[in-house]
Amino acid sequence: EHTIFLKDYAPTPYFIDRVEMEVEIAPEKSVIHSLLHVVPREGTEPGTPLVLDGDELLLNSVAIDGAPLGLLAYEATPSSLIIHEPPLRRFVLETTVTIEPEKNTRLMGFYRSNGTWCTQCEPEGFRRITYYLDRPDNLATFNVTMIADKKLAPVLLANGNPVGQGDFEDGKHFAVWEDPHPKPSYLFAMVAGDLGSIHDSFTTSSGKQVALAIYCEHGKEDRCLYAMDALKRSMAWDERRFGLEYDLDVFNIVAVSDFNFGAMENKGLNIFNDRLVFAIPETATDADYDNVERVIAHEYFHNWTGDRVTCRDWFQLCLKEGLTVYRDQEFSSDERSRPVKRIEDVRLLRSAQFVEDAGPLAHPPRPDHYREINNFYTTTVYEKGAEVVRMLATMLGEAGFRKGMDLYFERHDGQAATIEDFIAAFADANQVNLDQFIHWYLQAGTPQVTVSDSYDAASQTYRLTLEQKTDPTPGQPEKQAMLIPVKFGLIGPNGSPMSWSKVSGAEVKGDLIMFDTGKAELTFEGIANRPVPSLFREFSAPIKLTTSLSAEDQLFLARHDSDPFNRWQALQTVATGILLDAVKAGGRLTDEGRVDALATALGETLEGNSGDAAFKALTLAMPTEDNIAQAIGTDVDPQAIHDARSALRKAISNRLHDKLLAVYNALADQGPFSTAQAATQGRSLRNACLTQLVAGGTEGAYSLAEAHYRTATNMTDRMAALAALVHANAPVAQALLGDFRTLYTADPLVLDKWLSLSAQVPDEATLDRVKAILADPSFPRNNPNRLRSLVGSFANANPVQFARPDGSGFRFVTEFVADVDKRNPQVAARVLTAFRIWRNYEPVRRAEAESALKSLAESGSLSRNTADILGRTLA
Ligand code: DPP
Ligand code: ZN
Repeated sequence: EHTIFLKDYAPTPYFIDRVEMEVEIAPEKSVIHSLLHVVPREGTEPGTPLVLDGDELLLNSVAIDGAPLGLLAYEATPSSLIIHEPPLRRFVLETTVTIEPEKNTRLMGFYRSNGTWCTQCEPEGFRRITYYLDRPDNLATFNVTMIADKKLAPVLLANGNPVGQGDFEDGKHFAVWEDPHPKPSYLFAMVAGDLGSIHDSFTTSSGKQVALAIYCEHGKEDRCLYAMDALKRSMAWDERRFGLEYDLDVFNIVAVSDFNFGAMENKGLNIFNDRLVFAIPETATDADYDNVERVIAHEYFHNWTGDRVTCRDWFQLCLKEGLTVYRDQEFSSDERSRPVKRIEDVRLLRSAQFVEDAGPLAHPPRPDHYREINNFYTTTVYEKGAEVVRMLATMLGEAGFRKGMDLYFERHDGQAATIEDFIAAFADANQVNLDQFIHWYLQAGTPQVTVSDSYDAASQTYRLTLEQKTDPTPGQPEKQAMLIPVKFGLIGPNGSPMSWSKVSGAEVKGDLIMFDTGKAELTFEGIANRPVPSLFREFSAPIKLTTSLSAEDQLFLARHDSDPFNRWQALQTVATGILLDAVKAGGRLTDEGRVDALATALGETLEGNSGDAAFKALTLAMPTEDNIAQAIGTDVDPQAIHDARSALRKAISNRLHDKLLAVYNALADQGPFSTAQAATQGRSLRNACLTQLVAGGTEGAYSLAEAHYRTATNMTDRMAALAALVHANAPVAQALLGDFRTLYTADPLVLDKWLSLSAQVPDEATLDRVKAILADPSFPRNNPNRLRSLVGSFANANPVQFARPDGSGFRFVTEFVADVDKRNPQVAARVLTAFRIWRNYEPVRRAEAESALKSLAESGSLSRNTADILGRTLA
């Protein structure tokens, strides 16, 4: 199979700097007429062919400067158009192709969703619209004329600014869009359809008026208001924090129902999966609101980090994604609670990225080879990419980071850049050497940091020893030491911070240890008492930490650390210790004393003043089953983990029953629904208390949750009660799931919640129920959201039933993958990644998983997407 290597990167012999397209949109078939302004690059030899990418295009005609080409002058293959001897001067290549958007179930290129024509071009979809140099280093300005039936498609949108429109006599109309900003083809977009819309405007800091609009299916306009609000806040934030203004007259967002990604940052025309636009209290949870805000911001922020400065090649994907995730994380932190956002982000990092990084699909944030680029839109590129940017910001400080960003834009605006360019901007702007830091981009795997310490009262000396090690990952047997910023503090016996007279053994800048060797031994002098170290405050580096701190020390940190992240972390660490021992005992708690101590600390946090309500809610959530599996590493028995976790949650619930109920009741009167911080945090703490009460498994708690479900006036509360009962496999859960389905049959996005919860019931009967839902003739078999909600949740969020010892859960998922792969390879390949943990299971499950994967490999022709994931998973 064909592998592409970073080291083989070379510029094309010709480039295209201007595109004029005319698109005739009609049911069944659309015709694309393209004028490509081609320029030979300096040094291109006469007779060098021009090779354009193409995929599933029907070529009607080819001409150069108006003269049709003879049959011998070009060749069309299934994946390219080759012009054998193009002129060695600027010329216009003219092609006409026919495409069939209705038959496009891959949802790449130009396709139809729910009657609306739309595009998805990243990474390689534009070649499914017209022949082109479909790679990110070819930047061109675009002029697009769209023609369609005015009844079927009164709305015609493309990138850039609208510059013309009019009617034809045959019921058709047209619109002309001009995008003055040179862009790569992956940012191309068009939308045509009969859509509703909401409109607003934004005045940029230099006084430019921007017309804003969000388009959606008729009747759902009110669901877009929150997204519009988030968009305006994002625009203002990017000006405030980074001095970045918007640069076109219009900014349009379109919500569509069938979409492989979450959303897409096409220049001036962002296209969104509707689940990341729509938000009203009756159908969206507070988590949905957060996601809408986050992704609206993310795609908007791409306008500078992605569109104005794009990637030279797809190996550099995290240049735009890691950086833009960092920017959207900062936006959310500034808009609401920074510590809560940090904890949530780290939870995601650990449950997804750390798992990826420890298995067969591990790759560096900047990979150096790939077979299928679609398989690299990963949590490593996105979330670890953001962590790497965050470490830069931590080391350089906010002002130094901003200087680097400014220089990056100054140097690379309008260009396609690399990770090296990015790092050089920060090094040069701050006059620092970042040569070692760049390994974070090049090396896969999560560094493991082990810490030990000792205190000598006689000399008032405290020693801290740090060691780092990164396990081998596929293709990278040897690892170099990383530059790891350790944000830290020493805490004295009374809980207050300790200072020192002198420190040696590593570079310490303020509260940061620059840990850049395999082992560092720091000596702090002038320390009057034994301190407790608080390390990796704010999770200052994406590492796995092992310390020799006792449970007592951890609980001391939980009470006294000034860093909220580490207060939360300390409680999680104690819980993890209890859980690991319980798993060893087959799922039973072994140390009631430690459970008592944890419950006491949780109770103090719940009732105390150190932390907002959402922080308290997060402390109540015990480590997930996946977290525990990861901590165990090998020979994992998901059932024992499930039993251990249930036992701990039940024990905590029993011990804290009265306190949980008191907080739950105190937060009862929420008033009318609001997305204000105090209101969402109140809901999150109240629902966390309810969830914890339900984990106690009592009839009283089940009734309380059922009443909570039935009297809920918003989706947040309704879902919280239902999810708690489902995860506890309470007897009433099935009846309430049925009720929920009846209530929301007409709302596909809410139905996704039902699909997802139905797949997560920790019960033997779940697999058959999931199969029945999927087999129902009315199930929308081609919609990515529905498929992911049902089967993605089963494979990723029901660890015990997915990994049934008889292998039936595994086989169900591999058979599903084989089937969906025929229609939508991207969805199939993504679901298959659930198997990345298969080698970690105990022998029985491991054998079953392997046999399911091997049958998939033998099942015949798989897409390149799925074959690539499968090959690496089995390697
Ligand atoms: N649309 C996806 C994102 O924004 C890919 N660029 O991350
Ligand atoms: Zn992105």
